[in-house]
Amino acid sequence: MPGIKYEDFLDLGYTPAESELVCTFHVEPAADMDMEDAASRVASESSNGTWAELQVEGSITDLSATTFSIEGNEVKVAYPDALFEDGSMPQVLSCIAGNIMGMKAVERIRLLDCDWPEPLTTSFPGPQFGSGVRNEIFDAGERPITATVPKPKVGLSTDQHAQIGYEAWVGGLDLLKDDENLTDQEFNPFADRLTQSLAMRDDAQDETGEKKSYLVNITADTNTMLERADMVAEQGCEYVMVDVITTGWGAVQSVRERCEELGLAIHAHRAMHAAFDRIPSHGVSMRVLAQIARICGVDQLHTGTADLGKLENEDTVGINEWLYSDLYGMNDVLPVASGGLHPGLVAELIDREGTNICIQAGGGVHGHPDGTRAGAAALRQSVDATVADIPLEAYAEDHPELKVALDKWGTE
Ligand code: CAP
Ligand code: MG
Repeated sequence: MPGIKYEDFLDLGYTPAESELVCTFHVEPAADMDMEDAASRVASESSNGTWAELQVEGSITDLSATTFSIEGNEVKVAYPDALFEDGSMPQVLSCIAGNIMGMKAVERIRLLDCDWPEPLTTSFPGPQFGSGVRNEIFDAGERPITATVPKPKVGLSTDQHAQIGYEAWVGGLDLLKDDENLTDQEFNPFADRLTQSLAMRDDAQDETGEKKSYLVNITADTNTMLERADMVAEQGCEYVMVDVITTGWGAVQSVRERCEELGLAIHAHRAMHAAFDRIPSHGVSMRVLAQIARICGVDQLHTGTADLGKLENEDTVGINEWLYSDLYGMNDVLPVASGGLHPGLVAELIDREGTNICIQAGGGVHGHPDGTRAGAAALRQSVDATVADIPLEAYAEDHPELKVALDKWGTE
């Protein structure tokens, strides 16, 4: 076999095989490097190459990736299926988003998009329920499901937290959600919170006649997450919440496997995603992170608020469309809109994202001048009004909780 050099990874006449994973990168070459050189190094370093020309003795499996397209700064690379371990997202990412992110040959590099081939994709389970949760767990019909996260994020006692949950459920919301940095601290231990919240949940269900559930944050080391998932199922809850970026995809995969046995849905929070996706010319796009989350098998995923609300967003609508799109029969994912939302934004949010979503508001519920129950009622009223095609202001005329929320926050 001849030496393996960088040039061997570039073939602009190449057509990828159907079984190959195709990745699209934004590449800005280093000052002393031309585009073709930099693009060849992307394919090399992310598959089987290194910086030195190699003389390989005997025959080895050829696992080279191929850079087959360069258009401006957009580079497409095809990876052979045999490069990847089936069903291992950490291994896939060590290739396509690994050392290349720090190569001196590039000034900036961002993994923008992946075209996932069938053999690799179907070696993962995908979501167990996906957006089906809206009607398999709840009876939401055509409306979005709704959630709230108690604020302040941390510091509430277990009693206070569970009481807020009760108020929110009775006020009309479907889901109570833990905040990302609330797990198992002394002021509000996991086991007590789970038990007390579910007792409140049962009361709220009896009072309202509606199904209610709880997104309890099991995020921790993998073994602890699995133990917590067992507790959640034993106590009759339908969901676990996992912070998927901070735990890592290997841990998400382990949780997904256990949730299959337990019949639990997975709510994926994405704290730290912006470390990968906020700088538009570098890192890993939210689009790709969302693809990974679906393939690993989460059922609900935060994807932003289509530019409404308090946080920076990357193309929420495009990401949601990908999460709903056909992927070898794999279940879809329910997008979660969250971050600075309040009842006055709901009509515009549904206009931008549609109704197959979960709407989550923390401050926009508990910051209501008349408290959590009224805030929850206002959020639910805004959803019901919008789905019934009634303008929020008109609906507010005979829905005082919504009226107060609109007076406080307006509709922008
Ligand atoms: C929202 C939230 C969520 C963010 C996450 C918060 O609270 O609980 O964690 O929405 O961001 O802590 O900020 P508010 P994203 O409703 O009070 O803003 O959904 O973009 O992943
Ligand atoms: Mg939060």
